[in-house]
Amino acid sequence: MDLIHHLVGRHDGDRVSYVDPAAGEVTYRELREAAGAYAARLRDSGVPRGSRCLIVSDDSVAAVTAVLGTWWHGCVPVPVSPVLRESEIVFMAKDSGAVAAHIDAPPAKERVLREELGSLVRLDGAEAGTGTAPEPAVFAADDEVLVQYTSGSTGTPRGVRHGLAGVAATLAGFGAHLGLTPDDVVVSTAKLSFGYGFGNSLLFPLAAGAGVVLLGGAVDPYVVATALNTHRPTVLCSVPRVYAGLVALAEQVSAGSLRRAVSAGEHLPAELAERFTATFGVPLVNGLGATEVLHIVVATDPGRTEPGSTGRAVAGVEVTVRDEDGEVVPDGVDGRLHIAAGSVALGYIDRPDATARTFARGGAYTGDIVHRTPEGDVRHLCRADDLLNLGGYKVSPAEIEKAVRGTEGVADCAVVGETDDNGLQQAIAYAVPVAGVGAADLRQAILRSVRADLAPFKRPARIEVLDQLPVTSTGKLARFKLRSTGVA
Ligand code: 3SK
Repeated sequence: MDLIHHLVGRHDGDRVSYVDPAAGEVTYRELREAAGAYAARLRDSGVPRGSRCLIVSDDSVAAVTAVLGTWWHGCVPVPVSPVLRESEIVFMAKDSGAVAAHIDAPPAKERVLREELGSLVRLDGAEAGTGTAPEPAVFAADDEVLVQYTSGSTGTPRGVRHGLAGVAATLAGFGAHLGLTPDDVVVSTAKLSFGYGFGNSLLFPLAAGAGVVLLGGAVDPYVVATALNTHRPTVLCSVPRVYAGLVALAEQVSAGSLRRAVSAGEHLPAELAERFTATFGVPLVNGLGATEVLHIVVATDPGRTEPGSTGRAVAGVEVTVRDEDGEVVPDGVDGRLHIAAGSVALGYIDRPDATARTFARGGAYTGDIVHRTPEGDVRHLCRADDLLNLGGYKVSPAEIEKAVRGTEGVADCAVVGETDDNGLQQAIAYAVPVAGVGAADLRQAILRSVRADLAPFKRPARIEVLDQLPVTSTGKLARFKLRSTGVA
C-alpha cells in the first residue's frame, strides 16, 4: 500500500479533510500540498529516510501535516502528547532515537524541550519547505511506519513499533467495521498522540476521504456537546465517561446528526450503553483495542445486541483466551486475551524481554482478562495488572504514588482504582501525613504536587487522608482493602 496515495492522493481535492480552530477548514488538496512541503523541508534539512521523527502536539491540522509529511519523506512519526511532563517527552525522544522534532507545546514546556532536545532537527519553524515536493516514499510491508508510546506497568513508557502491514490490516479490520464514507464527519475525543485517536482522527477518515473536526485543548462532555451542536458530525469516537457526561447533559446536546458512536479505551458498562442509545437513539459500538494491536480488534455490531458483550473479533482478527502458560482454555473459562492479527505490532523499542512476554504465542497479549462464549462474544472481566484505566489512558499507580509521595508532609501513600456510580474507574490517592500535618493542608499540598507533576488525565479524582495504610498479615500494603472498602 502506498500510504500517501491511499490517505491523501486519491480523494476529491475540493472536499474538506479537517477543521480545527487555528486552520479553519482545510481541503484534501491543501492538506496534500502542506504534507508535500513538510516532506521537502525534511529532505532539505538532511533528515535520512527511515529516521524516527518526534511530533509533540495537541490535535491540529499542523500535527496531521507533520505525520503525513514524515511518511511522505519515508520517515517514522512518533506522536507524543504535549500534556506529558517534559521529562517524559525527553525520555521518548531519547528512547526512540528520534533525529528530528516537531514541537507545539505550551510556551514554558516548549522552552524546556527546545533546550533538552537541542540536538534534534527542528521542524516546527515558521517556514515551510520551499523546494518542490519529492516523490512520496513507498514503504515495504514489513517496514516500521509508526511508533506509539504506551505506559508499562512500572510506569516506564514503551515505544510500540508498527509496520505498514499493520496499518493496512487495521484499515481492513476495524476500519471496514466502521465503514466511513466521504460523507462522514468524525469527531474523536481521544487525541492523535494516543492509539485510539490516531485511528479515529487520521487513519480511518483519511483512508475513506471523510472529514474530521479536531478538538484542541482539554476535552470534556461540554466541549463534545458544543462540537456536536456546531459541527453536526456523523460519527463520534469517545470513551465511556464522556458518554456518561453527554447523557447527563442530554437537554443541551443535539445528537441528531450522528449515525454512529464508538466507545473504547475502558470497559463500557452495559447500562450506560443502553442509557446512551435510549437517550439519543444512536447505536453505540463498543470496542476493545490496545496500542500493541494498533486499534480496536474486538467490537460489537450495531445491528446485534448481546448484553454484556464487549464484541466479537473484527475481520482478520483471531481471538484466543489462554492461561498463564499460553495454553488455550475452553470457551466460558476466564483467561488472558491474545490477539492474532495483521495489526499486531512489530515489538517494543529496545525491550526484548517485554517484547517476548507480550508478543507471545498466539499473538499479542493485551493485559485483559476475558472469557469467550461459544458464539464468539468476548466478555471483558478486568485488567490483569495493577494498571489503572482512566478514561482510556492506562496509568501506572506507581507513577501517581511517586508524585504524591514527593509532596512535603506525606509519610506514605497508595493509589488504587475505584469504580464510580457510572461503573467507571477513578484513581483515588490515600495519603498518611507526617506527625503534625493536618488533613486539609495535606490535601492542598498533594493537589499542588499532582497539578505540577502529572498530566491532567493521571491526576487522582479524590485524595483521602488516613492515619495509616492497611497492611496484610505479612506487613505488605493491602491494596485490596483500600479497593473494597473505599477507606480502610
Ligand atoms: O483501549 C486502548 O488502549 C486502545 C489503544 C489503541 C487503540 C485503540 C484502543 C481502544
